[in-house]
Amino acid sequence: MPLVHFFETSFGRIYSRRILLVSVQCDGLIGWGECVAGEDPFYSSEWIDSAWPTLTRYLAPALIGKTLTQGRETPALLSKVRGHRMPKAALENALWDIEARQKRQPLWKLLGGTRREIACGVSIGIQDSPDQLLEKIQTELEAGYRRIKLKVKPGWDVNILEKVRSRWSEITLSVDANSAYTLDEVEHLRKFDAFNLLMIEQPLWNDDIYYHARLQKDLRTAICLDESIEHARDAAFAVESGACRIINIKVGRVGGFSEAKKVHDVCHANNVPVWCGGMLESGVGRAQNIALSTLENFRLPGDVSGSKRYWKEDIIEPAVEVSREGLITVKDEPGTGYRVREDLIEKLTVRKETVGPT
Ligand code: OSB
Ligand code: MG
Repeated sequence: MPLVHFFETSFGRIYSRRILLVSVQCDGLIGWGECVAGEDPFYSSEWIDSAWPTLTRYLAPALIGKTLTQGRETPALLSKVRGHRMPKAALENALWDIEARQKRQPLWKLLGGTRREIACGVSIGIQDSPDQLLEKIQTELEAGYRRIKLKVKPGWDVNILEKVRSRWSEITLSVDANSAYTLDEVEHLRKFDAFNLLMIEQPLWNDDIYYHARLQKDLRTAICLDESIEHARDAAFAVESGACRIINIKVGRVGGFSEAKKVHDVCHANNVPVWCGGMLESGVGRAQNIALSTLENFRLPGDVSGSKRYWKEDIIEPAVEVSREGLITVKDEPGTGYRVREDLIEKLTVRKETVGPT
């Protein structure tokens, strides 16, 4: 699916997405899940072409013919496979989707959510020029988004923040480095403190917690961890060691709704706010992120934004809409409340594999 606008992070630029969807058939119902693995193993070691054979050779066969009554029974059946959290999440979440529809309940209620509206922010990639960035920020503020997150890397950081803050001194602003810095750059990172940022996301290595704890002691700005948090124990370690004051939860990165809820609960118990991260999802994953964002401790605006920021035509109906106040109202229909456009998905499909009883 071509993106409406390219997306650039510290690890590169993409113009379109290859999206891996999973559908599960169970008792006459179909449940959908999205595998958020990227086109390349850059954000994470997981990518689409590692997820695919893991799904077809290991994960799906582990579920075929099994009797489950709840989505949350899925992780135990997949636990023999180490890692590969993104395809695990796609499968588990598809089963939660089915469970919600079997019970004729909204997915958000099944997950234990309490919010009826969720607050939305945007993640704005690195642009061709500072002017192009300022224009994009202007557009998103006019649309009502409640938090602007800028991708940064050495050479596109303090200089950019100066321009943004001199135009908008009051907006809620954060940055995401996707591991673009090292501990040698602490003095440079301290300059970020001048811009009254809500947080700096994942400044150091993608697999590190310990050195983030060291860095956090030297910064006034709150560190938020994304890449380093792969499960609830990571969250507990990060919180106990003081490596961050905020955590970004991506359901795919932690392996599914069950683990996402555990990360949420660990943070809640320690009074660390969380927000829902995004992976440039199609409507399938986006709708599920909305459901997850209704849990109580999702206290900060997430990277859950409207379909039209990414897609000319989304694969769900209706498309995800964000109000002028920067909110998404959660639907009360069973499941996500969005219909998956199977006809359109069929047209966009370039590869398909079915795993069934043999
Ligand atoms: O680090 O949050 C990230 C997109 C792809 C990979 C990693 C990240 C992102 C985003 C985009 O920031 C969030 C979104 O709008 O989906
Ligand atoms: Mg991030």
